[in-house]
Amino acid sequence: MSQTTTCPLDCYDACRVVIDSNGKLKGDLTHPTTQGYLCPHLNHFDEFERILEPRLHGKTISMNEAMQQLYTSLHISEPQKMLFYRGSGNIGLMQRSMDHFFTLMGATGTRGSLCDGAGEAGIIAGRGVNHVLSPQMINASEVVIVWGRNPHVTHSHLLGSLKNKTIIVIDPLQTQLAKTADIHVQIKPHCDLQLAVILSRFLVSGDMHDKVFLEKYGNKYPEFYQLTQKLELITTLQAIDVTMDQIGSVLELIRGKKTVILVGVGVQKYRNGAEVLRAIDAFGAMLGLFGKIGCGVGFLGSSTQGLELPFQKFQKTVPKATIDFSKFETVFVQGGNPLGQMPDSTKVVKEFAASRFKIYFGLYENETSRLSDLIIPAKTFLEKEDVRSSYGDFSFEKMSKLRHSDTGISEYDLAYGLCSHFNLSVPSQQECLDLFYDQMVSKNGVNYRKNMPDVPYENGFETQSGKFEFMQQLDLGSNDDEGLFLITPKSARSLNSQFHRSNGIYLHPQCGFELGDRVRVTSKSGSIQLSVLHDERLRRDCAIIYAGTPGVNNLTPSLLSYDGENAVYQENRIKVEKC
Ligand SMILES: Nc1nc2c(c(=O)[nH]1)N[C@H]1C(S)=C(S)[C@@H](COP(=O)(O)OP(=O)(O)OC[C@H]3O[C@@H](n4cnc5c(=O)[nH]c(N)nc54)[C@H](O)[C@@H]3O)O[C@H]1N2
Ligand SMILES: Nc1nc2c(c(=O)[nH]1)N[C@H]1C(S)=C(S)[C@@H](COP(=O)(O)OP(=O)(O)OC[C@H]3O[C@@H](n4cnc5c(=O)[nH]c(N)nc54)[C@H](O)[C@@H]3O)O[C@H]1N2
Ligand code: SF4
Ligand SMILES: [Mo]
Repeated sequence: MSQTTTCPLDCYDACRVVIDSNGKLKGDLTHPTTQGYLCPHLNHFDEFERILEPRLHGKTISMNEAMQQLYTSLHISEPQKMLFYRGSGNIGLMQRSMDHFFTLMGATGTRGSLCDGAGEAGIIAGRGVNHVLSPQMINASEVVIVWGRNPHVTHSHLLGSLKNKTIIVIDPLQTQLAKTADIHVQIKPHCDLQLAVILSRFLVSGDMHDKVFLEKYGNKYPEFYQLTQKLELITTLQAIDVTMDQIGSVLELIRGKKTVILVGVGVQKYRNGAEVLRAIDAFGAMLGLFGKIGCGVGFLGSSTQGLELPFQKFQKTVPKATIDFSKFETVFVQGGNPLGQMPDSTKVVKEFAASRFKIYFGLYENETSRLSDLIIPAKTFLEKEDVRSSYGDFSFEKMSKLRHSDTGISEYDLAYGLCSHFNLSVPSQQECLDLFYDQMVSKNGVNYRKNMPDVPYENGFETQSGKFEFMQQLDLGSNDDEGLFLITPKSARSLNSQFHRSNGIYLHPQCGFELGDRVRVTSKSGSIQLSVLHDERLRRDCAIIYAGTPGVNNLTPSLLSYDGENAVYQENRIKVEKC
């Protein structure tokens, strides 16, 4: 067996994992990103209680009986009444072998995203294709703007690349990085588009825009500059809670410097989320940050971009964030917890319950397993062969089997069993892996996807014009509701709803609520009772309920972003009252 594997979790970092002589998971010392340490999720991975045996309606059954049940339920269901829902509990590519089976069955899959689809749509509108920034590009920069991303929590292996650089943080929360940053713009939530537009306007008046780049690659940039003047300066700055001094300081810090902007999902959890990314990109383009070493705007990338996959892709899909499960007789959930993580949980739970037969295929118990008819335990990433392509950079690594276990079944083995039973063709596991291995290229001990650019956009953009397409209208989104802003970021102790889930609502200590107060939190979409915790890093007009907190998505709406078909977890304001 191989000695190393790769972390399967939905995280920017894609750490390389080794098992020491005591059987403990450790970070690979020789891997340039991992640098010998893992995060708490993997350090404690073996301590989390997993599902050991299959169950039907609460009764333990054998894996063989579970397979028979699965065959029967799929035989009696019409293909158009079958839904396959794949979450991101393990982002290995072999997870998609189950997409292959369900596609051949004629079932419906999902499209859009709970995560980064809005931002990605905005980036594609401007650049044609969404390339990430490699650690090498970040290392070569002088200034890093961290915009709606929380690296200490979600991307800890990035921190090494930020050492000795000028750091600017734009975040409504005083994140750990913000505490030591050269400047922290503690902006009001959902105001990033305005900030990006105002910054762009001052680039021109301060003669900081890159005229050479814009002449060559900026489609309609004079029109964009005119657009920036449509925002009334004083009232806008007041509304977004940013001062003229802060604007001046940000611009002084980046003047003439190699600058990288790292954008996280925080800025785009809104209906106009695509436009927010487009505006931040426009600011980057005005500075001429594309196609140069040590410069750029990086978001989450698509991990399958440029890859040939051995699996069929769904012909029929519904948007993931707003699925109505009751429209399907058979629902198969793999590697996800839609009842906790999709927006508008009250609606989702009701509709899921109304479906005739629900199958949950996962590692841990959660809201979704509790309401499912048939439970099938999965194997952990240590017990199966896979590959992982990263969304944080272009790395593409083997996830080799390091342990044998009699518990659970792998995605490939389940897909293979199903395809065999229904007489459908499926490539062998080795053929799938070989196809992936053929698309790896090794550099300094790390495998990468082939044909990915070292310096993205060096030769222009993949838009129709070959140029960067500036936005031509301002959609500021709606921001006029009363109540507190709900911020629902990632927590350090959980990975979405896996591991130690957070509980409670975090408010500023001077918000009028005592520590431990029981409160009812209400939004347009629903309500939830929680205990109050204090966090002085918050603005007073904001509350935090971490992603993965049970019940948080009672408060979030069943709506899609205008572009990208993404969930919009921060669109609703909330009211907090003592119970
Ligand atoms: N520990 C841990 N790590 C994780 C995850 C996890 O659950 N736990 N999840 C993984 C996944 S699935 C993803 S997608 C990534 C996401 O990782 P990140 O991109 O870091 O996402 P978030 O934590 O959701 O939000 C980041 C920051 O955005 C800020 N923010 C919120 N609203 C706004 C706004 O309107 N404007 C601005 N400027 N900032 C705002 C928040 O305060 C927060 O500090 O993390 C991955 N890594
Ligand atoms: N309020 C709010 N809600 C959010 C977010 C937010 O920021 N705020 N963030 C959203 C984002 S960015 C994301 S990506 C989604 C994530 O939401 P989901 O994709 O639902 O992810 P998890 O909640 O982590 O559930 C993953 C499940 O996968 C299972 N699993 C783990 N490994 C394996 C495996 O190898 N095989 C199988 N078959 N199963 C496995 C585990 O049982 C685990 O319970 O949540 C979204 N929901
Ligand atoms: S930091 Fe991310 S990639 Fe590394 S071990 Fe933790 S979850 Fe896995
Ligand atoms: Mo995500």
